[in-house]
Amino acid sequence: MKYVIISFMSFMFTLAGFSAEIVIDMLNKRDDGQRMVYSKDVANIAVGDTIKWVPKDGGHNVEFIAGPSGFELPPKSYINKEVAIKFDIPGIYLYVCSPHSIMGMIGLVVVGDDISNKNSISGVDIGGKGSRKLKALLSNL
Ligand SMILES: [Cu+2]
Repeated sequence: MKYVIISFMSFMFTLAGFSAEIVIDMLNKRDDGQRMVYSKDVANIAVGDTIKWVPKDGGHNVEFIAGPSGFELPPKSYINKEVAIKFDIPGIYLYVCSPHSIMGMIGLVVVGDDISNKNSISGVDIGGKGSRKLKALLSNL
């Protein structure tokens, strides 16, 4: 039994060593025809993973506006600059492109399959198309 526990623990440590980096592009137009959009609407990642946002087109950024309790909102990123954020707290995170949020340029990050803060995220008022898109994305979680 002791051996089983030890080998299980070393397996978990091995897993913990492989945190992934996910890339999301900031785009003027996506393959599906949507304009002013991130390449992924919802990113499902594991605790400890990092997401890197890359400005493929100009005029965009990443501004976090909500997350699980304990998450300190980072400063909004500079327009046209790459930004990377590591996620250590499970839950749903909401971010927008500052100039295009009302045009629907928003995204969700779901860390560790935890959607327990869904209600608090749904209470965020982005405005315009951003609000409608948030409602649609949350209804699919
Ligand atoms: Cu934008």
